[in-house]
Order: sequence, then structure tokens, then C-alpha cells
Amino acid sequence: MKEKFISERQVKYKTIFAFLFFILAFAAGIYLWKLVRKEPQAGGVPTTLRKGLMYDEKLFSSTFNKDKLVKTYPKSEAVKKVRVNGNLGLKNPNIDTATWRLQVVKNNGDTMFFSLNDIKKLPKTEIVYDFKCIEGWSQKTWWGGVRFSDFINHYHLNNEAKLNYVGMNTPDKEYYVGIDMPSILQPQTLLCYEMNGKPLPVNQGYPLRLIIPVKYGIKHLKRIGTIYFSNERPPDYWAERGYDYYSGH
Ligand SMILES: Nc1nc2c(c(=O)[nH]1)N[C@H]1C(S)=C(S)[C@@H](COP(=O)(O)O)O[C@H]1N2
Ligand SMILES: [Mo]
Repeated sequence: MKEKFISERQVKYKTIFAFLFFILAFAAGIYLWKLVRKEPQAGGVPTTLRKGLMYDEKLFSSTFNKDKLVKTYPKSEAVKKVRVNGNLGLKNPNIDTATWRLQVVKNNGDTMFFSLNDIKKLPKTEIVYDFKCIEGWSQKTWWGGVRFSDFINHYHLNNEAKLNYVGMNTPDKEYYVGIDMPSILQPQTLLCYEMNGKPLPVNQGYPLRLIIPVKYGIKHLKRIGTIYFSNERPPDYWAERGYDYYSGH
């Protein structure tokens, strides 16, 4: 085979060319980023980036299949020490379940009140899955509670479930999430009152939290106060701060 020699001079030109190209591409990158940063904001992020997020959401929600289950694991694989992350809306440490009630607002404006026992009366569902936080960590954790879809059926909230979204708040309204109906009705979504086979610890949402395996941690609202239904997107704490509203994975 005939070897091809490149002269030292050619090497020099190529090096200079590559270097100039790199500088130009870098400058163009900074310039475009600055343009995007100057754009008007849409829900906490520049318009172009928001468009990207809206596109992601369309793509994700159109491919969402509510019969497809998130991967589960045996209880033996669940971690004993579950990480605590986020304490918005959990300031008051004294929750008395004798007087605590979950509030559910119906379409006609009526509010229903549920004690923890009303919820525990329904069949218990348990799940061990890989809980993922948007910050980059994940943990296999074990939860127990009532399927959200069982709750809806048992308490005749089927008309409410025809709307597009569910909204949830902590009792003090400090933390709040909005969730699309197909995801909340997915059979692994729980109104959860147990972790590792015991009542939820206070900082993990006692007496009742949301477990929604098809979503990132930000949607797993701890200490549910109120649940309501709506065709418009309910306000969402982290979406208002620039995170993806859908937050599926
Ligand atoms: N009330 C309330 N719920 C919340 C949060 C919060 O700050 N307040 N943080 C969320 C976030 S970002 C994550 S990752 C999970 C963490 O759940 P854990 O503390 O049980 O691990 O809770 C979610 N639910
Ligand atoms: Mo998170």
C-alpha cells in the first residue's frame, strides 16, 4: 500500500484551520445562547426553550400508553434508608389523623371529605420501583396505598375523571402539582399511606402522599390536602420555575 505523506506545512495549515473553526463555532454558540436568553419568558424559560419542552410533551403524551407498566422489583431490593427531598408544605409537624381529612372538590363545586380510614378501606396495592428525581438520583423504594383509579371508581368520581387534569395541593397550599389524567389513572399511581410496610414518616408525606411511578419525583406530592379536577392545566410549583410540566420518563 502506498503511504500518503502530508507535509509539515499542510499540518500547520490544517491545525490553524481547525483552531479558527473551533473559535468561530464557539462564538456562534455564545451568540445564539445570548439571543435565546434575551427572549421573552414563557412559564419561566425563554420562548425557544419552552417550544422545545412543549414539543417533548406532545411527543411523550402521544406515545403514553396507560397499560404499559413501570418496571417493578421484589421488596428485598427496596432501600431501607429512603432519601428525603423537598419539604415545601410540610412545615407543621403535628398532623392529627383523628381530625385530618382529604378534600376532594367535585365538578359541581361540592367538596367531599375523607378520613384516612375511608381511604384504607379500599384494597391495598404495593409497589417497589425505581423512584427518579430530576436532580439525577434514583432509588428503589417500596410503597403501599390505594390505586388512584380504584379511589375514583369506588367514590364515583368518574365524571371528574373525564376532565384533562388533576390538581393537588398541600394543606397550606405551599406545594402544588398538576397531572394529566392518563398518568394519574395509570394502574401504578397510588394514594400512598405506607413506606416499607409502615405508615409514612412525617417528612415523607404522612398521612397521605402521591406515588406516580410514570413521573419524576417533583410530581410525587407529599401530604395531600386537596384534590381537584380541571380541563385546564392546574398550577404546578416546579413548572412555574421552568421545569417540564409533563415530567414523564
Ligand atoms: N409537599 C412536598 N412534596 C414534595 C416535595 C416538596 O418539596 N414538598 N418535593 C418533591 C420532590 S422534588 C421529590 S424528589 C420527592 C421526594 O420524595 P421523598 O422525600 O419521599 O424522597 O418529593 C416531591 N414531593
Ligand atoms: Mo425531586
